[in-house]
Amino acid sequence: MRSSFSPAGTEFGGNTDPRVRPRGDTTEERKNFEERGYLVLPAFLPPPLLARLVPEVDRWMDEGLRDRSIACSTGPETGARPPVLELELPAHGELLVHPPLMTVLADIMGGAFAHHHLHSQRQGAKDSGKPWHHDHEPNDLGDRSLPMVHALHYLGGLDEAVGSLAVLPGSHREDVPKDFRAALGTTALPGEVVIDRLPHGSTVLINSAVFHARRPALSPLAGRDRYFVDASYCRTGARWRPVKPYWRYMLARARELGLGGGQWPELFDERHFTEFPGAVGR
Ligand SMILES: O=C(O)CCC(=O)C(=O)O
Ligand SMILES: [Fe+2]
Repeated sequence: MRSSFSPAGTEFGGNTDPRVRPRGDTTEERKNFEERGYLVLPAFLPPPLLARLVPEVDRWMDEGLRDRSIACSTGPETGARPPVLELELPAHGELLVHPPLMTVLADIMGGAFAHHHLHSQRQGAKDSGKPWHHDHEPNDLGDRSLPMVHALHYLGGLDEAVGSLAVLPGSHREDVPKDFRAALGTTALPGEVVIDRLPHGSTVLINSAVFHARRPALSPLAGRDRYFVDASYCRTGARWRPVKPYWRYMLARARELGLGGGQWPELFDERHFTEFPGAVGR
């Protein structure tokens, strides 16, 4: 087990109130999200939840559970069930349905939504970035007005030692493949916004179709691990393409575990998905 930072009692403080905070008038926020395709929520996660998430990410990495899960999606074990799912880790399960997150999602999605997938990762400071891409999956109506949203959770925040996230505002309106800008690597693009300073437990919500890139730590030698969990959600109204062959099992486990506490009946319902088409990436 390792843990390269202590989320509770950090210099950043953080949100200590796990309840849904009154958000006031969110019209502007929603309009911004619609136009620009992202929303930054600094110190969004309560330190007690963070303190439980970090060792779970360490376990996920150190026990090879992430590798096993990838092998069951796209690798030699395709078709098998992974020994543990991300959402079976208790704090990860809580994060997936964190009430303040559900509130913001319902607001920016403008209606009911289903859970698509959850990933958890710890990247080393020397790891490379991730080139410009988007993560939008198609739905069976080809209806791009139905949003898919990724919640990018930066458990240790973002800074020069962890690296940054670059976003290309408005690019979610282009109807282009995920790798349309891949040849550009992680280079700076005109109009980009760089999110490079966020406190521990911050969340960035992106429309999954917005182009974004991970930029690594400026100096790998002085870098810190990047604790990154992402969860994605799809607006109901069409059937979405899954990314994991064992997606039915994943939704069934979420229902069995009672995630969502009966408050979000659509969240883990199979009817919002089409069949798994084959190996389509992590
Ligand atoms: O690490 C990040 O900040 C973003 C990673 C990402 O975009 C992805 O895994 O799809
Ligand atoms: Fe991404």
